[in-house]
Amino acid sequence: MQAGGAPYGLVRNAGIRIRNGRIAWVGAAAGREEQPTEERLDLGGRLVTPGLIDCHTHLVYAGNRANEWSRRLAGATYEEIAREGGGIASTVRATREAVDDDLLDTARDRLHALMAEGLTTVEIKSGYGLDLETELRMLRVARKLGRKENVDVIATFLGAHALPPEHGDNREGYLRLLVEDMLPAVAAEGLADAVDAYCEGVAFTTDEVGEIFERARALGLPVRLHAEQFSDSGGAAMAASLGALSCDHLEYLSPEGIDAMASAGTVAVLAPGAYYYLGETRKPPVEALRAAGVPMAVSTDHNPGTSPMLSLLAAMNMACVLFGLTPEEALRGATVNAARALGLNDRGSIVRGKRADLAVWDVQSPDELSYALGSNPCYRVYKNGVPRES
Ligand code: DI6
Ligand code: FE
Repeated sequence: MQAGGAPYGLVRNAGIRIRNGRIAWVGAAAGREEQPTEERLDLGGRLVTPGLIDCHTHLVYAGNRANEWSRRLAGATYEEIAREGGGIASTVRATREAVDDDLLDTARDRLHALMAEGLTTVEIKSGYGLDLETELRMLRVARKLGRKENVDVIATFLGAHALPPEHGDNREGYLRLLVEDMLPAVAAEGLADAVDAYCEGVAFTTDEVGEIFERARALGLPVRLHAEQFSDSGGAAMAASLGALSCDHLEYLSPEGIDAMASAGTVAVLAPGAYYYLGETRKPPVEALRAAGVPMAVSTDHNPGTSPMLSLLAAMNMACVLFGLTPEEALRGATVNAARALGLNDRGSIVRGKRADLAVWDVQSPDELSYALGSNPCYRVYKNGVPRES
């Protein structure tokens, strides 16, 4: 996927030279002789894309919420369940009780499912601890996964995911804890690459998130936001004004929000899995985002409540079928634009100098990647230029 005239920037009969884990050259292979010191690998005419990047997941947590899934199918709404103490709070209870090894093992299994589809970078959020100790534990588990598995893990602090039950209605008390204790502790231990918040009626207001984000920025951490999923709270424009890397969901994004994101260069991260599982009908304004030049990324938003899916290829399919992305936009959304949503400019495209994170596919055309729901045509993965054991 190089910049160029052909759809996807596709180069036929291409070759890629890898040196020291980076792409040293890419182009038409014809007539290109390898140096005597080089090893040549024939991929049999298969498609090579950048390794996939899931830029929004909540992979670390305990338990599951299948009981709520049944209730929702019987008519209960997500907000109702949350207000009764279910929803995020029920995963928080399970996560606080779990030991680190269990959190690591279950997250690793989920990660392996994503990795089987050519994933080379994944973002993982905290947010099911909501007290200092459990939030730090979640982030340490995410960091440990990154050290143990052959995939890059980007960790995001999501302490502002919900008001924890022990704070009752004391919103101000939890805000103070977040801003004065949790954020500085997370920053001091270097446990997060960014800070996220859930800006929604069931979670935090735009003003509350604004205060958290100001503090995050002062600590040198970039911000991103769950915004405008169930209502237009103006969160996206606020986050964009603080240079947010991304705003995610965006079903209720306003024209002002789109303008603010376009001016700030903020990425729109779509989460079609959550839209699908919740049976939503209001779609994110894809056409307006496209017209404004806002880059769109596609994520699984894997979480136990609203998007328990573990397939980025399926999320790409849903982004096409449900939101109207083209298959090319879906692939860009799971590669180059996902990298941008994470503030990473060293990956996501097959360009000289970028990291040699590559996925090799048994398909004839890149359109097939988001086409056959449930199939996994991934043939091989290269992480930093080295084939990854599957
Ligand atoms: N992402 C989130 O973090 C929330 N919704 C979403 O799409 C809450 C997830 C949950 O219910 O656990
Ligand atoms: Fe999420």
